[in-house]
Amino acid sequence: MKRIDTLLGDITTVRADAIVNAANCTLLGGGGVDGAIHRAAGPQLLAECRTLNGCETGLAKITGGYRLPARYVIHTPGPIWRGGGHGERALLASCYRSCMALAAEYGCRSVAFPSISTGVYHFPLELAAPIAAAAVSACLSEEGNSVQHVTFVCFSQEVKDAYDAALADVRRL
Ligand code: AR6
Repeated sequence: MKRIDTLLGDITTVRADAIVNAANCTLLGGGGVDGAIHRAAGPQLLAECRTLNGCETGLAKITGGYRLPARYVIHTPGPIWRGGGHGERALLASCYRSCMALAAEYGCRSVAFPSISTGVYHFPLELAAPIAAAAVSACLSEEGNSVQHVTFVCFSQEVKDAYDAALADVRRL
């Protein structure tokens, strides 16, 4: 049975086949969850990222997990919120879809996501959570997708409440 759930915690401690990094287009590290993932994975992660030549907003690239409990890290640069009229919603949905597609390509059964773009990139949480829930739910229901279990790893109770509400709405549809 495929499932989506939420967890209050630190994504660097999550034992999933792949964890997702809310990166920037350089893929060379930064603050927030990106900084935490690079610190926990160790310098080999940055070394592999240097070989990737960056990534466009809304797309994703995969690396090893190195010292993390996760086998892979899927790096996706989310959109910077610029008022909502610059394709931000479509780009955020594309991040989740791109990560799910890469996870499936690598045979992952479990994937953990942070709340992409809702930190330094200022995407409003109440808009981001329903986009994330809908995009992941649609990908999970595709036949032939190896992914069985998706977790939204929430760094605060406020974030968890938003994702729990968004998932409840998706399940009602
Ligand atoms: N585990 C889970 N979630 C976390 C963790 C963690 N260890 N640390 C922070 N969060 P942000 P963005 C949450 O700013 O908005 C970086 O510098 C955080 O509370 O990490 O996509 C990149 O290099 C928030 O809910 O990512 C980019 O330049 C969520 O993760 C830029 O920030 C996303 O916040 C990307 O900004």
